[in-house]
Amino acid sequence: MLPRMERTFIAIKPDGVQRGLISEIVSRFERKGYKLVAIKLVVPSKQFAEKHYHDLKERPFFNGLCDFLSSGPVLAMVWEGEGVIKYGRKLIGATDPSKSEPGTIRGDLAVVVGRNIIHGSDGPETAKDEIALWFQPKELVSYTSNEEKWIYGVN
Ligand code: IDP
Ligand code: MG
Repeated sequence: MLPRMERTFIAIKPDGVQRGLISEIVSRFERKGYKLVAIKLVVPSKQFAEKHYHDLKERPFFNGLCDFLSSGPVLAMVWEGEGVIKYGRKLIGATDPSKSEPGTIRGDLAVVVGRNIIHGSDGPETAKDEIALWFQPKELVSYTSNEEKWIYGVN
């Protein structure tokens, strides 16, 4: 991995999967120039969903949120790139789709906060923890993309 590279955890929630939005969402990250290093379709248990959202356990919507995340297939991914943690959140848009800008994933493709179709790590620490929760180290694939020299320049 090049020195300034970061990795973030991105997941398409059950509503995004059921609505047939996998290819649309994956293509936005791919076309931006980020590199996919892990991907799998999983139905998380409620207990697993509670671990993923442990920071929110005092919030009134916590139980419903964990029921929802564990209600069907989730597309779990790790994306790599320079600044991908912060910029990935920009691509995703604000938590509440009614406040997300047009052009963002939630702004273009979702309507209400309880069904906002995608998750993205909110900082370097959560990215590290979430990648470790969802993936075993051997599931992360390190490879050189032929596009890297065109995306980052050669130096
Ligand atoms: P984020 O997904 O943009 O990081 P968080 O505040 O971490 O937003 O909340 C996690 C998830 O909890 C949101 O994506 C959304 O699905 C859900 N959520 C957040 N706030 C509310 C709410 O007020 N009502 C219902 N669900 C909420
Ligand atoms: Mg969050």
